[in-house]
Amino acid sequence: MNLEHLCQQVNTLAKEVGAFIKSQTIAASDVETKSKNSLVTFVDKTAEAKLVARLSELIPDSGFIAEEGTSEKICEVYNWIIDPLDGTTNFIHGVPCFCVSIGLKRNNDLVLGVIYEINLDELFYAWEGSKAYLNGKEIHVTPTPTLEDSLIATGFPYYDYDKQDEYMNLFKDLMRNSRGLRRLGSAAVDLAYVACGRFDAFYEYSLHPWDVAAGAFIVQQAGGKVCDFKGENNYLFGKEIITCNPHIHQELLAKVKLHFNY
Ligand code: 2AM
Ligand code: CA
Repeated sequence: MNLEHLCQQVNTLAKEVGAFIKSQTIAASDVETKSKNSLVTFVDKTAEAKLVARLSELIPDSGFIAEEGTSEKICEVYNWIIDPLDGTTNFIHGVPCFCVSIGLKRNNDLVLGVIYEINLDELFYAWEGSKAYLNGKEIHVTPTPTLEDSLIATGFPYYDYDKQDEYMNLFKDLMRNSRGLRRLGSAAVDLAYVACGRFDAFYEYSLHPWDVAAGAFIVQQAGGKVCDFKGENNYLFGKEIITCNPHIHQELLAKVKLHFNY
């Protein structure tokens, strides 16, 4: 399979679906609650159906792990991990930070990632063996050497409060020992911003595979580190992710382990 060619096709698709999302206006009555604070609209569902239809054509023998459950099919080798609209709460509230996120897994390895940030028309992408790109230009994580000089993104817990105290203690520590913290409301955009050097790091817990698959892959192709809160590799399905440039990795991981008692 030619992953570079596939990536070009997925890029075109992500932009098409992004244009569809941008063209839609929603009313309060369009918003459904899946579970506490987990919102969805017909825009999310229609966008996912469009992605599933086209991605199934691009690799006929492929399955899907998709946020809105449009396709339940899991295949042995190739599986797409997709979030048609990452940042739904922002979208519903008119906050312009949301994206389309498409990852591809071959057996257990991520091999392609595409994130299209709709409002700024920014397309982030990479495939196995490639560099990482933003709108055709190569991107890299930052060279920042210390946490003290780092701008760090995170997401606040919004439904799973079991580790809220651990989270807040880490947050307080980083508030005092970094350049600052940011919370955009789209994990995929956070990851894309680490890849292109706008943020030095990002961490969050209770995320799903579709929030992180594409972004985690792009960050690694941009020279960054990705791991779970124990420093291990289970960030895709393990619901905990740390990602940053390689220089601050040990420093950040040590703080996460300290406050989460790992
Ligand atoms: P989603 O919009 O695709 O659901 C950041 O915290 C991540 O959590 C986002 O990528 C977002 O993905 C998800 N999320 C779901 N509901 C959320 C909420 N109410 N507030 C913040 N993030 C939410
Ligand atoms: Ca979503």
